[in-house]
Amino acid sequence: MTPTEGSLTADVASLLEAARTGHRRALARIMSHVERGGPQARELGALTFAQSGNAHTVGMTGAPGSGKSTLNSAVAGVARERGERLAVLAIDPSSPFSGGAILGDRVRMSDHTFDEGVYIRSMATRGHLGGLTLATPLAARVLDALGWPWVVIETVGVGQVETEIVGAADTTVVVVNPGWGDSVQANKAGLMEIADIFVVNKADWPGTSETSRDIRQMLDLSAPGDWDPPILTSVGTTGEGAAELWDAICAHRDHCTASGELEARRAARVETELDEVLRASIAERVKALTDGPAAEQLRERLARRELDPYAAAEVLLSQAR
Ligand SMILES: Nc1nc2c(ncn2[C@@H]2O[C@H](COP(=O)(O)OP(=O)(O)OP(=O)(O)O)[C@@H](O)[C@H]2O)c(=O)[nH]1
Ligand SMILES: [Mg+2]
Repeated sequence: MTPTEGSLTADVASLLEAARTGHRRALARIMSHVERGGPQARELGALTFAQSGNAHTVGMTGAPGSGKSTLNSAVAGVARERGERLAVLAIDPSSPFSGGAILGDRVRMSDHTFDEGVYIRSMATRGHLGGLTLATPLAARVLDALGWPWVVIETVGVGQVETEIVGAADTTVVVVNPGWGDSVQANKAGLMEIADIFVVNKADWPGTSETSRDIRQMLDLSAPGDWDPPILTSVGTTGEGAAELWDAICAHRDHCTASGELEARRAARVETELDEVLRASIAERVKALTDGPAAEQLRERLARRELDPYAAAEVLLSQAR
């Protein structure tokens, strides 16, 4: 080990130690490292892996503005009343930067600002390979290893990646609004598949019971599992339904712990993560190959049609070996 590597480990270890004793600034620095995905993130991953596996992760997804953060804040309030501590990661795929600035309006959890039992962090990628797909499970694992028993991951359910991130949680909550049944939404089937719990939020709007009924019908069409996803209703702004949602989350946790489903999901999840890490590392190598001076020459030969793309790839690969 070189001296730099040694001090990197020591730096990261002391940050973890500080965060473990409740230093919020240390925790914030840790999360920034995770976001950046550099050597510190790698080190954090290595130092925390063995101590993780105790937290229950809850994914919460839904269309932009469906009320996820408002509802999350209400749920956090219920969890606190029941003596639980929880961390919330608001994953923001649209914004290149995170931290304090957008926290207020996107996370809507200012009620819990001074509560030691709640940690809220908005996360975005800085464009590194693997992005949120790699940063999110790592962030959840670090919080887990630091002793947070509940980690809630909020994402906007617009794209495949966000759905996958949330679908990889221990318990997945899909938040919809009245009228969702009639709306045309590209990944509706994907959401139906990942939901352990449905919540029709904005139940103060008309059409709530129709939407619940539509979801029930859609669920009835899918193959029955041993967990029947409940369809709840809520009003995030008043907190109505938040206690029932928390109860449903706890019930799902108990169910999948007892059935062995939890262990199976977690095993599948680290396998997927391994695939993602491999994909990202290989993509990095491809980038290194195509960025080099040898590649530049090959591109000129390709342009002159002296070499076909397969032959050019062969040349680059043989140099990499
Ligand atoms: N009428 C009504 N408004 C609600 C309810 N829940 C949330 N809202 C409002 O809906 C708006 C969006 O709420 P957010 O909690 O920010 O929604 P979000 O899903 O987290 O939004 P993004 O993170 O931007 O995707 C806010 O103005 C909330 O006050 C509800 O149950 N009823
Ligand atoms: Mg939000």
